[in-house]
Amino acid sequence: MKKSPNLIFHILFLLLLISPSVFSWKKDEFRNCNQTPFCKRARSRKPGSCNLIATEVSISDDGDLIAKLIPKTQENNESQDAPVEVDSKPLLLTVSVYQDGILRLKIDEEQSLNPPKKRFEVPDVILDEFLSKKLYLQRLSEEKIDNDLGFSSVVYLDGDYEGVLRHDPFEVFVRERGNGKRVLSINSNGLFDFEQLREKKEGDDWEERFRSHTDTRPYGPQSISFDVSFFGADIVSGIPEHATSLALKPTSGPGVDGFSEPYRLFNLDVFEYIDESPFGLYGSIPFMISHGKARGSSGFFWLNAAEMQIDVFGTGWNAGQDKIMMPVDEKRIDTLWMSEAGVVDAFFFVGPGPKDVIRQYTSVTGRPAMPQLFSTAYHQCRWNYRDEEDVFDVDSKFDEHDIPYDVLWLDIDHTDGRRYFTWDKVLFPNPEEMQNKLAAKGRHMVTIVDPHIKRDDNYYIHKEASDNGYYIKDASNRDFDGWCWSGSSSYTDMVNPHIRSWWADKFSYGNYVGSTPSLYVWNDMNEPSVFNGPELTMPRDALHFGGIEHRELHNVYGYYFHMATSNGLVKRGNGKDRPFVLSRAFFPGTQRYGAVWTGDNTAEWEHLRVSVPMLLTLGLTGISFSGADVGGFFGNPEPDLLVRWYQLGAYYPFFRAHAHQDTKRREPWLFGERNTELIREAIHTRYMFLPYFYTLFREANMTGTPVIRPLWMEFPAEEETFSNDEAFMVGNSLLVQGVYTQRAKHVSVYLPGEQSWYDLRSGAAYKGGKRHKFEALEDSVPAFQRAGTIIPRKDRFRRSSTQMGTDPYTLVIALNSSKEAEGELYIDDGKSFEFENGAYIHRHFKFSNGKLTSSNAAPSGAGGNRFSTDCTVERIILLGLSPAPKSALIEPANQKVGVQLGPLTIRHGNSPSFLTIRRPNVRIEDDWTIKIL
Ligand code: NBV
Repeated sequence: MKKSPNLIFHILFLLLLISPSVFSWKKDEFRNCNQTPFCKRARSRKPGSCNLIATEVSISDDGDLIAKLIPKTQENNESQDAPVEVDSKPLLLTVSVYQDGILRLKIDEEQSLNPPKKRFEVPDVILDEFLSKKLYLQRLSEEKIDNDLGFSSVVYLDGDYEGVLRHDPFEVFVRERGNGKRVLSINSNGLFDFEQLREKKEGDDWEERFRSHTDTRPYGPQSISFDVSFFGADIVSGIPEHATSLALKPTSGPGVDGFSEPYRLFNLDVFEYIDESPFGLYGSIPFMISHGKARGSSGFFWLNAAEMQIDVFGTGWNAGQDKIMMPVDEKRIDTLWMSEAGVVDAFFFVGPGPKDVIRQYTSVTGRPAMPQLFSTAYHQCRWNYRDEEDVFDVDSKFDEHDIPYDVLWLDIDHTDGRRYFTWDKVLFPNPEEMQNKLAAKGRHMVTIVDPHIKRDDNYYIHKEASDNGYYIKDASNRDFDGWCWSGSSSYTDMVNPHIRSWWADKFSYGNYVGSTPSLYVWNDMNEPSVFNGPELTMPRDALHFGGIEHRELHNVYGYYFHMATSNGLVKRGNGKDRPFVLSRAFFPGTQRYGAVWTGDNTAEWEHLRVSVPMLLTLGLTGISFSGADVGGFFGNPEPDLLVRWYQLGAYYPFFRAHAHQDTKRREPWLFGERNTELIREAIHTRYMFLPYFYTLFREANMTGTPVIRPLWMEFPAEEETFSNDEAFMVGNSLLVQGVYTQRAKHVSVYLPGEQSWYDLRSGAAYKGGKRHKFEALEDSVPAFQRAGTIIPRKDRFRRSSTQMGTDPYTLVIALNSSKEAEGELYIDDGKSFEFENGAYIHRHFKFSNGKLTSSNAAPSGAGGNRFSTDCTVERIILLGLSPAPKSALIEPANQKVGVQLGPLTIRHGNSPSFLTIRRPNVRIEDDWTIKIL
């Protein structure tokens, strides 16, 4: 019998799956820069090789600064009617100015010159609200800078900055008004290059081959590259996703001991990624933030969804080049940005502080969504919880061991043959009943929904998608057919809004049979992952809605899939409840749709370590709600590593344990009593801090400032913090240091700033501005509360966060040297969108002159709705107050309460470092003061 090619592939694939080496990073499966022609070409260009100049500069009717970019020689020859050569048609440049000091630069081909095709511009990322903040330029001022023969055009930006378009040579930069100091610039090194689309001539070979794959490249070369300089910068960060340090290492230049490959931005499914590499992982955000002691921070964002490669140059990379146009003595970091397709649509952010830059960036791409409270608690996941019995067993063991958890996750094998939206009838015969049982304890479930759709005519999703022509097409315009978990599969074209809306409807309770209101969703494999595709993804010449090639939008595909799913969850509840969708792929704007995680990490100490810079980087680039698989996805962690991971993971914004199907079971109670105790303690810590985390999620939602932050975001002038990515801040009040080695005896912790820090466990105070050596305690990672802050907590432990709703609060006041402190608390119903109409409580706490005051921090008239709670404050802990007072007076009630020594929490021993005001019992939502007597 003759076997069909599909069957042969299936058999080969299964064989591959069971071979032990399948899950190791296969470098050769992926292209490097040398194998990527546009990257190789761009990297070989010499500084100063751009010969474009800006001409016909004017203000357009839309209030933008516009100009044409033409090669210098062409302008010289113009009078002789020189023929227009390939790549020498004028390009159209547009500079627009927005509120908050934001400058936008667009460069594209002139549509009036009829290029073979309109290049792709990414829709659905920039907020309309941002566009409405455009400032219409009125007039143009011109000046001569440096020793230029020609002019530069200057536009005013908010906040004492100016945007400058230098005509000859062409350069755009932002500078400080008055002193003229540059902040950020493009093409100062003359590396700008724009490959214009052209008609194919005979003899042109545009195909590109990689391994067994051929990319037909019907439109030929169309890449763009340019240099960007960050002035006054000591470090640059951002451009996730890479498993590497927070301060990006140089990738090019003499004596660079960093990486020799550029940072790649190409959403890829990478089996067993390594912990130190510029290699591109699951998501891409082409946004870089710089920071320096001298000036502060600035940011650069290129909205482009094609493959991108970015070099960070080491000092002296351009030594000996005489064509560099900027003041040579200024400290700066130069970078090179290269993309396979698209247009230049770039944003310059002036800062000057790190939080300003993130506010500016998220004003363009959106602030992080406010999550439901339950999703900020602990999640228990595994590939796979086998069946309903397994689910109930795990669920009840959490209770038996007195460990709270909020969400139990089901991976691909809960479905009927990896047909998403279905259930395996034998393993999960009663999904609704199962969810309801968990919901009775305030718990939720998450099921996985991947983008590969099984090509099975009896599967309703496939039937509808193929009948309606909803799939991405291959280069020959047939439904693209690739291989993934469900075998032969196709992928819905989420770029089309109509298809997204169809997809969203699939989550209605009627359509998703077996789903209930306590069920939420996980989007995996949405890079998209295609096992038999080039580099395990969709071929670049595949076609989307409107004839867009996959190469042009590859990096935004996963974003659209996440968006459609998230919209589906909002729709199913008639717009009442906030969605929760975890996604593996991401793009700028993802923060509006849900959480992300760092994919398939490994149970190794170095993966624990790199999780911190990876999550900090995501936070810097707008994606605040992120986590790494606690315990490591691949491999079996030794108990020490697992415990340390829980202790650190308890402070990740998204806190989920997860493991590969081939790993040993590792629920928290499987490693002996002591380890169970330690893991319980770590999870309890997270539950205790939930009110603080939730307040931080709201801060992120309002301002973009991430939940976890690099130390330099809070201490921007302290150089010592710039390369520290082993410790991080949770909000502005907590500093957490991971323990990254086995059986560690000591941990060295740098405590920044002039104020002291209070050890969370002992309450002991340590000086700031110093590195300290601490004994590595078994029962927690080092964590400190910053003097001058007040943290709200809930110290009673329940089965899940949902059951803590009416529990009373504890306020921990850490006094600074002036015996003052401040903090905030945000509360809402934890679930609905009513907070957007003002239904929330926002308190501001201030301790000064021996008095704690609680006042309203919500803007007056915050909206028509009100949220109310009967919660009270059951305990106030004071750190750093001596001599110890005897009692406290509550006003306006005029009631006296006692003050005692210690303990800090139920589980901490009595320690003289703590003073506790017991049962003040004031209502959390009221105004009151408590005076120390
Ligand atoms: O769905 C199975 C896994 C999932 O558990 C994991 O979290 C994803 O990152 N998925 C990848 C596919 C298999 C990876 C080997």
